Amino acid sequence: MDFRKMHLVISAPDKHSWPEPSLPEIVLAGRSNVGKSSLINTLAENRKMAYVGKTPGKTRLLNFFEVDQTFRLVDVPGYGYAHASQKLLLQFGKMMEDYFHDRKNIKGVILLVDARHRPTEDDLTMLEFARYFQLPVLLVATKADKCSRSEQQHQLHLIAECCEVALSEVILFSSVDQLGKDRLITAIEQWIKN
Ligand SMILES: Nc1nc2c(ncn2[C@@H]2O[C@H](COP(=O)(O)OP(=O)(O)OP(=O)(O)O)[C@@H](O)[C@H]2O)c(=O)[nH]1
Ligand SMILES: [Mg+2]
Repeated sequence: MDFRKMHLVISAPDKHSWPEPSLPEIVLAGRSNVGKSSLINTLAENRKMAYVGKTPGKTRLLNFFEVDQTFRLVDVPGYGYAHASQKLLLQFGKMMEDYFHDRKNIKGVILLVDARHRPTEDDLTMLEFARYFQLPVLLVATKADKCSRSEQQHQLHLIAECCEVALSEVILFSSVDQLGKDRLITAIEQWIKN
């Protein structure tokens, strides 16, 4: 699979504009600003594929990216955005619930957490959410370039423990130095095959 053969199908404001569920989909979830859009750009080798913002809360819609005519990566708005209004939070919850509930073509959830920190309550809620829908989850610890080698190892164990997953289910990742990119691609390909 060639991840560089990626294009944005649609930024969908509501369920009526979701593409046909004709291809498997993999969801990228995680706190606002954790690096979801950057991860897409890293995989696509194109810094302009997904919009990366300096301020959190940039991605507002469900963005469907088709990869090599084989599957879609779905970039969703980040949660835990401190300045989001109550109304926005409710809209977000509803949109995500609709999406997870209705889409039978979801193959898995890539949950991004910040490599520097212990997973937040919001992260654990998102994890519960994915498990409730019986979806496989892969944890990706982003911004690992901001940690030393020993901190990376420490955080890897902490994240696996907090999320109650095997060490092999956590990938240290960096959009800056491409750490974890190959492992992530292999994991995605495995999901798509099964
Ligand atoms: N050092 C470092 N910075 C990163 C990394 N990934 C993302 N960033 C930075 O973190 C900020 C947020 O990145 P985004 O990719 O926009 O995050 P997002 O999760 O899509 O955010 P929302 O769309 O708001 O939910 C940007 O300033 C990125 O440059 C990484 O691996 N390392
Ligand atoms: Mg984004």
